[in-house]
Amino acid sequence: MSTPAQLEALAIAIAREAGEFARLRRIEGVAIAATKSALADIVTEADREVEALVRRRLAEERPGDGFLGEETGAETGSTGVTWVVDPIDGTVNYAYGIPSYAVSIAAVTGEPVVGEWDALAGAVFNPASGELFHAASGEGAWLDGMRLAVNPEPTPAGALLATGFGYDAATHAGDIARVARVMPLARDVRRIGAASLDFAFVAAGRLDGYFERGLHPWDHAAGALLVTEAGGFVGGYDDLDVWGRRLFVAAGPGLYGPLLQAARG
Ligand code: LIP
Repeated sequence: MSTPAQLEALAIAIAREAGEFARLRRIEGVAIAATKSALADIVTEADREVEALVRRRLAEERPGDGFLGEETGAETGSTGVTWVVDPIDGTVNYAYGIPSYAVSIAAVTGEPVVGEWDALAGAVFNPASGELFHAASGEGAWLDGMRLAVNPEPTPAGALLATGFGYDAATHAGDIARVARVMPLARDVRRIGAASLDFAFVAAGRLDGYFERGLHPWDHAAGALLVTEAGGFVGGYDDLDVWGRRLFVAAGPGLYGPLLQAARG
C-alpha cells in the first residue's frame, strides 16, 4: 500500500499536468458540450478532456485503483484506493473567463462516500493563478512549500466567509435564508464559485469559514482534507435537506461551532 505522501506526489503531478491542459484549452476558446441537472449546470469540452487525461494518467500509474469523477462516474478498484476527481471545479467561472477554477484530485480509502471514506491525499490546482494546494493525511497542508494553518478564530470585526448556490433555482430561497442566518457572524461573504478553492482558502487563512449545501464528492474530497490538515474542521454533511442535499461547513476551531449552528436547517 502506498503512503499518503506517495499518493500526494502523484495527485500533485497529475493536477499540474491536467491544469496546464485546461488553461491552454481556455486560451483556445471554450465549447459548451452540454447541460446537466439544469440549464445553468454546464459541462464544457475541456471538462471532459481533462477528466479523460486524469483518468488515463491514474490508470497508467496505478492500475487497479478505483475512480469517481464528475463527468464519467464511478469505477470500483481492487487496491482499496479510490481517486475522487473534479476535472474543472468552477466550470461556470472557467466558461466566463473568471480565473477562479481548479483541478481537484483526492485519494481515499473506504466507500467513496463522505463520512465513510478516509482521505489520504489531495491536490487542488488553479492553473490561472499557478497556486497548487496539497495535503497528505498526517503530513499537513501546503502551498508553495509553506505550511498552511486556518485562522483559529475571526477578528472582532467578524468572520470573512464564503458560500455557494446550487444550479437548481428551487433551492435558492433556502440558500439565501441560510446566508441571512449566518450574516450576524460575518464581516462579509464571498462567492468564489469553486468549492475546492473555498476550502483551500479556509486552509490558507484567507477565509475564516465556508458553508454550502449540495456539494458532490468531487467538489469537497481534496478541499476538506486541506482544511483538516491545516487544523480546521469540516462537517454538517449528516444534515440533508428535502432535496437530499448535504450541508458542508468548514472553519477554524473558534468559528466552526457557531457557523455550523447558524448554517443548519
Ligand atoms: C461548483 C462548485 C460550487 C458550487 C457550484 C458547482 P462545478 O462545482 O464548486 O461550489 O456552488 O454550484 O457545484 O459544477 O463547477 O464542478
